[in-house]
Amino acid sequence: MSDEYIWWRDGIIYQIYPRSFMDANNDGVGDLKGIITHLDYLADLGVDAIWLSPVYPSPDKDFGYDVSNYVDIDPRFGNMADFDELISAAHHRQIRVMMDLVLNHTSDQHPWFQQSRRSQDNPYRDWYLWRPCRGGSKPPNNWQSVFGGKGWEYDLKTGEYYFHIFLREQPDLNWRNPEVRAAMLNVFRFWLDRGVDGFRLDVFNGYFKDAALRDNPGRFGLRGFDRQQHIYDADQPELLPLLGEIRTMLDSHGSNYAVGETFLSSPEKALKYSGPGKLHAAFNFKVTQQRWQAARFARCIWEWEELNQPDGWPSYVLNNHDIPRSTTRYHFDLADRMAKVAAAMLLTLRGTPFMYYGEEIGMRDVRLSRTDIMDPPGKKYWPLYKGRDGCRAPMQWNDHPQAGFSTVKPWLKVHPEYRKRNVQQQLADPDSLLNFYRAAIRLRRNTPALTRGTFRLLEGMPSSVLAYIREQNSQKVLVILNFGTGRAVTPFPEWVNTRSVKLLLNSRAENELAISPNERITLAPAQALILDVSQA
Ligand code: TEU
Repeated sequence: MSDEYIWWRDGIIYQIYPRSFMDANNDGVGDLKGIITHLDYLADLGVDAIWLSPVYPSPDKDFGYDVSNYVDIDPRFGNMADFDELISAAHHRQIRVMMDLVLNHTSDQHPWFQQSRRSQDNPYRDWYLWRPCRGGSKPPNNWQSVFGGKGWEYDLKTGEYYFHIFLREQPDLNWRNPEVRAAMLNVFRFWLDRGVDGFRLDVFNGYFKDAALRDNPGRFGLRGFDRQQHIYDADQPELLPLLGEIRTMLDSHGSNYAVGETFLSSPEKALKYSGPGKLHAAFNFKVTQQRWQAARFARCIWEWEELNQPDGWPSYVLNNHDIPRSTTRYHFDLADRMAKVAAAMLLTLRGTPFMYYGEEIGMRDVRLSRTDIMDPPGKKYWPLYKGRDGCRAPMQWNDHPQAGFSTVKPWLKVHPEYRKRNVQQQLADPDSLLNFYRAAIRLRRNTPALTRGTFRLLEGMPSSVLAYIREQNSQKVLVILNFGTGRAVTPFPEWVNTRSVKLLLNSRAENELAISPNERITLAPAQALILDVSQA
C-alpha cells in the first residue's frame, strides 16, 4: 500500500445533514453559512472531508432527496455564492467537500418530469418510466415502492403509469435514455467544476431496471416491498459500464472520489460495484445491522475484509440519516463508555470511516409524537415504523435554547437532553466522548499502521472481546475492545513482549494499564485499548 496520503483512503469522512447542523439565518432550518461557521470545529475534530446531504432546490417531500434542480442551491440553505465560500473555506482547512447526488429519481416538480407528464409525445416523455396499463387498468407489473404501496402511479392526463421506487413524488429516471445519461454526467461535471472533491451516490444500483419490466418473484416478508426478490427493479447489467464511465470522468478531473449508497446492500453487492474502474467504494450496511456483540462484529468485519482482498479498500459506517443512531440502536449505557468502544473500533478498522454529525458527542435519537413526525414513511407506517426523523434532530452545540442550533423553533424537535449533552460541555470535559473521538482521530492520523496497515483478527479472546492487529512496515498496533458490561481477562498473542507494550489510547483513562504477571490484561467493562506492540 503506497505511503502517500490519499484523503479518501486514509482520511475520515463526516456526513452533515445540512438542515440540522447549524442555522445561521435563524429560520429554523440549517444552512450553508451555518456549516461555514463550524468548519473550525470540524478541522479541530480532525475530519478530512464532509459529505453534505442534498442542498439542491427541493419540494422536500423526502427532505432534499427529491431534487427539482441539480445545479443550484435551495434558497433555504443559501445560494451559489455561499456554496463557493463553503468550498474555499473548507479547502483552506484541508477539508474536502462531497455532494450527495440523487440521480435514480427526480422530484415530480423537476421541469423534466413536468414536461414528461404533459403528453405521450413530449420530448421528455422517455426520460422517465412510463407504461400503459396492463389488462385494462392494472399497473404494468408487480413492483412496489420502498415507502409503501405500489411502485406505479397512474397519471390521468396521459392515461399511463409511471414508476417510482420511493414516493410518488420521486419518479424514477430512465437511465437507458442517452439524453438522461448525458444530462446526469453533466451534473457531475458541474459540481466538479465548482471545486467539489467527491460524491455520494444515492441508490446508484437502482439506476437501471429490467428492460422488459418483468415481475419480481415473491418471497417471505412483512411489507409489500419486502415480499419480493428485487432482481428486476435494481442491479441490472448495464450498471457496471456506467460506473466505469463515471470513474473515468472522475479520474480525469483529479483525485475525485465516489462512494455509492448500495440499495438493498449486501457485502458482495457492495464489493461488486467498487474497485478500479468502478466506484471507489460502496457501502456495506451489514455492519449497521449487527447486534452489539463482539462475535457478530468479528464475523461481519472478517467477511468484509476477506471480500476486499487482495486490493479492495473497505469503508465502515455506524450511522447515517436513514437509521437509528448507534447509541440508540445498541442501547448504549455506561455513560458513553460503550460509545467510546464503538468509536475506537470505527477509527481503527482497515477502511475509510464515515461519521455522521453528532455521533462524536453521542447524540441519541429524539423521540417524537405522531404529530411531530416529518418523514413520509414514518407518517405512513406509524406506529409500526416511526420513520427516520429520530436521527435527524438538530446538532447539540451548547446549552442555550435550541441547543445553539438556532434562535427559533427548529424544523425538527431538539433532543431534550441537549443541556447536558452538547459540544461545548464535552469540549470542556477531558473525559468526554468528543475528546475521545478527537484523540482517536489524531492517533489514527499519526499512525500509518492504523490507516494503511494490514488487518488481522485475533482469535482465542473472551466472548465479549474483539481484538485485532494492524500492521504497517515494522509498526504493529493491537486494538482490544471489550463489548461487554463485565470485566474481561484477555491474553496477549504469544509473540508480544509485554514489557515493551506502549499504551497509545485508553478509553477508560481512570484505569491504568495493568498487565498481570501471567501476561494478561484485565479489561474493565466497555474498555477500549489501543497498544503499540511493535517492539515485541
Ligand atoms: O436511501 C435509499 C434506501 O435504501 C433507504 O431509503 C432505505 O430503504 C430507507 O431509508 C428505509 O426506510 C436513499 C437516501 O439515503 C434516503 O434518505 C432517501 O429517502 C432515499 O434514498 C430516496 O432518495
